[in-house]
Amino acid sequence: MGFFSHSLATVALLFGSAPFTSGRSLPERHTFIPRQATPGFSGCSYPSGWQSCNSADNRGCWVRDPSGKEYNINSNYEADVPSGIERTYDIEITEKEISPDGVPKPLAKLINGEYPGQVIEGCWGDTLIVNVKNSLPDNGTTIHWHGVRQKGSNEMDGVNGVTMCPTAEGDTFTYKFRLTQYGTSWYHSHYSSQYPDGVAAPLLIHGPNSANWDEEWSPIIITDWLHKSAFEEFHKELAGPPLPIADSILVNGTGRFNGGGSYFNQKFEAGKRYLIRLINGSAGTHFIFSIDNHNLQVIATDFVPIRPYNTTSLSIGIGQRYDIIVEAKPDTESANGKYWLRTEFADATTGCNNGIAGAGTQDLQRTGIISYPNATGNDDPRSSRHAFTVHCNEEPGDKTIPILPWTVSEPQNNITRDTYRAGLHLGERFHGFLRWDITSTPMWLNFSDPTILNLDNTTWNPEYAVIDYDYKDEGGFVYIVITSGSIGNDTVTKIPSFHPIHLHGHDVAVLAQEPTAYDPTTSPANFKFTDRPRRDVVMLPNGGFIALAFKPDNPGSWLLHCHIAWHAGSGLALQILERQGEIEGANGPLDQQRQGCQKWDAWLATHKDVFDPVEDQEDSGI
Ligand SMILES: *[C@@H]1O[C@H](CO)[C@@H](O)[C@H](O)[C@H]1NC(C)=O
Ligand SMILES: *[C@@H]1O[C@H](CO)[C@@H](O)[C@H](O)[C@H]1NC(C)=O
Ligand SMILES: *[C@@H]1O[C@H](CO)[C@@H](O)[C@H](O)[C@H]1NC(C)=O
Ligand SMILES: *[C@@H]1O[C@H](CO)[C@@H](O)[C@H](O)[C@H]1NC(C)=O
Ligand SMILES: *[C@@H]1O[C@H](CO)[C@@H](O)[C@H](O)[C@H]1NC(C)=O
Ligand SMILES: *[C@@H]1O[C@H](CO)[C@@H](O)[C@H](O)[C@H]1NC(C)=O
Ligand SMILES: *[C@@H]1O[C@H](CO)[C@@H](O)[C@H](O)[C@H]1NC(C)=O
Ligand SMILES: *[C@@H]1O[C@H](CO)[C@@H](O)[C@H](O)[C@H]1NC(C)=O
Ligand SMILES: *[C@@H]1O[C@H](CO)[C@@H](O)[C@H](O)[C@H]1NC(C)=O
Ligand SMILES: [Cu+2]
Repeated sequence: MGFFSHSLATVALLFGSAPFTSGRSLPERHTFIPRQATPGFSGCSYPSGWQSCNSADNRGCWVRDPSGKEYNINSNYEADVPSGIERTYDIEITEKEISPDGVPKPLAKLINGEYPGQVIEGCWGDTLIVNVKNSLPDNGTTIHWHGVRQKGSNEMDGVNGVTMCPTAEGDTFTYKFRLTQYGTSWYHSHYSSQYPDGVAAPLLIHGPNSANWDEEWSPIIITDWLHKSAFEEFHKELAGPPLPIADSILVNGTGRFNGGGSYFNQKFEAGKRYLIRLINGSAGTHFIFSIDNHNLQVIATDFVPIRPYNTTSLSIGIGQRYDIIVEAKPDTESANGKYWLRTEFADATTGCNNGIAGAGTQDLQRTGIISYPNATGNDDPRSSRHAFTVHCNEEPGDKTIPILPWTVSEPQNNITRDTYRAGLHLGERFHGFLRWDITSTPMWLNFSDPTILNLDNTTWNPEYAVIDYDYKDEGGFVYIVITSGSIGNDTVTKIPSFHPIHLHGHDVAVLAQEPTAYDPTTSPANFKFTDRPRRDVVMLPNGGFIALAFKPDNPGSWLLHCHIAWHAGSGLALQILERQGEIEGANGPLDQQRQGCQKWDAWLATHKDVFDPVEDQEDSGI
C-alpha cells in the first residue's frame, strides 16, 4: 500500500490512542508511518510531539522532533539516531518438508515454518528484542543480523564459536540490539551449513530514502536452492570436484524446476514508482537482476544510502543488498501487458562461481513475471531482455557514492602486516582435506569455546584465526588488504577465485577493488580516499585484490569471511579482535552466553549419536 492510501489511517493514529500490537500501551508515543501489514509490525512510533515528514514527494525526510530538528537522509546516523521503541519478536527454528520449486525438500530448516522466514521489521532508532527458540532435533543454531552494526553489543552478533555457543535444542536465546542504521538486510543462521537449508529471512528497517517512490514491496530474497541437505552438499566442497551445485533459483521463496513450480508474480500500475529491496541470500551463486523494458534506479548499497543512479541490470553478490526504484511504464513492446523479471547468473566461462545446474539456460534466467492491469491470458510475457553482459563484478565504484561519504585518512596500522591472502591453500591437508583460508590456516572453531569467553587470553589457537586490532577510535582508520590468491614470493600457494567478503560489526569503505595482482610496493599508491563506496559485503575480484578501511570504534570479536557458504565452511574466515581489553566493559554481561554454553554441552553429552564434535566436525563451524 502506498503512503497516500494510508494517509487517513495515519491521521487517525496520530490523533487517536495509538494502538501498539506488542501488547504494551505507550500513551506518550505516537504511531505513524504504518506500512504493509507484516504480522507483528504496526508502524513506526516516536515520542509525543514528533511528526512524520515522510511522504511520496519527500522520502528524504523521516521525522521531526518538537524542536523542529529533522532526522533525514543527510543526518549522520553514525552519531545521531531518533528515539525509537523496543519491539519484540518471537521466532522458532524447526524442521519441515517444503517444495518451493515443486520438488520436496524433506528436512528444510525454517524460521516459523516458512521460507523465507518472516520479515522482521523495525524503524530507525528502535531496539529489537528477538527471542529465538531452537526446535531442531539434530542441530544447534544461532542467528546473525547481517550488516547490523552492533555497536557495543558484540555479544548479540550471533556467531557460534565466536560470540556464543550454539543454542541447544529446546533452548531460547534473546538477542537485543539497537537499530542505528536503516534500509534492507537479512538475518540468517551462522551454524555450519544451516542457512542454505532455509534459515534466512529479510530484516527491514524503515527510514528515509535518497529518491521518491509511491509504493513499496516487501523485501525479496533471491537465492539458489538445493533439493538435498546443504550439510550433505558441503561434502563436495571438500572432496570435489564436482563442487556443490544448486538445483534452482528462488525469488521470495518461489521458483521453478523442470517445468514444475511457479514464477514469482507481482503487479505494476502505469506511472507508479515502486521501491524494491533485493537481497542476495545465495549459498554459492552471483545473480544479475533485471526487468525487461524497465530501468532500475539504485538508491542504497547494503545499509548505505547512495546518490541515485540508473541502470538496466544489477549485479548482486551473496549477502549484498540493493534498494531500487522502478517506475512502471508499460510500452507496446509487450503485447500482453507482462514483462519478465530475470535473475541471471554467470557460467563457468566467466570465472565466476558456477553455482547452479543448467547455468545459462533461459528457463532458469526468467524467474518472475510483472503484470499490468490490462494483462491478458495465461501466456508468458513476450518481452525481450535488455542488452547487458553477465559477469560477477561489483557495480562500478564511481557510481555507488554514499550520501554521506567518509573521507578516509591515513591508516593507523601497518598494511603489510594486515594483507591477507584468500584462496584454496595448496600443499597441505587440514582436517583431512584441502581447504580455503585467509590466514595461515583454515578457521576451525570449537562450538563449546567461543572467543568471547576467552577474553583474558594473550595467545590464541591459530585455528581461531584471531588477529589483534588494538587501535584507538580517535586514531582514524584501519586498512585491510585482501588478495585473491597468493602474491609475489609467497611460500604458500593459494588458488584465486571471486569471493564476496563480509565484515561483521562495521561498514567498510572500498579504497581499491582491482582485477589485477596486488603489488605491495606500487598498488597502495592508487588507493582512493574520497567518495568511496561503503557497504558490508565487498566482492573480491578473481586474481585481484581489495583494500578496505574501517573505523576501529567497536570493541568486539568480529568475523570477516567469504559469504559463499561452502568457502566459509571450508575455513575462509578470520576474527578481527578489536580492542580486546575494552570488550567486556563496552558490551553487555555474558551470563546468557555462559548459560547457553552449559545447555549446549549438556545437549552434546546426550547426543553423541547425532553430533560428536571429535568424530563428526567437518567444517569451520560458521
Ligand atoms: C545438522 O543436521 C543435519 C541434518 O539435517 C546433519 O546432517 C548434520 O550432521 C548436523 N550437523 C551438526 C554440526 O549438528
Ligand atoms: C513475498 O512472499 C510473502 C509470503 O508469501 C508475501 O506476503 C509477500 O507479499 C511477497 N513479496 C513480494 C514482493 O512479492
Ligand atoms: C548472489 O551472489 C552470488 C555470488 O556472488 C552470485 O553468483 C549471484 O549471481 C548473486 N545473485 C544476484 C541476484 O545477484
Ligand atoms: C532515473 O530513473 C528515474 C526513475 O525512473 C527517473 O525519474 C530519472 O529521471 C532517471 N534519471 C536519469 C538521469 O535518467
Ligand atoms: C496494455 O496497455 C499498454 C499501454 O498502457 C498497451 O501498450 C498494451 O498494448 C496493452 N495491452 C493489452 C493486452 O491491452
Ligand atoms: C610492517 O609489517 C611487516 C610484516 O609484518 C614488517 O616486516 C615491517 O617491519 C612492519 N613495518 C613497520 C613500520 O613496523
Ligand atoms: C571444546 O571446548 C570445550 C570447552 O573448553 C572442551 O571441553 C572440549 O574438549 C573442546 N573440544 C575439542 C574437540 O577440543
Ligand atoms: C586461550 O588460551 C589458552 C591458554 O593458552 C589456550 O589453551 C586456549 O586454546 C586459548 N583459547 C583460544 C580460543 O584460542
Ligand atoms: C621475489 O624475490 C626475488 C628474489 O629475491 C626479488 O628479486 C623479487 O623482487 C621478488 N618479487 C616480489 C614481487 O616481491
Ligand atoms: Cu569464497
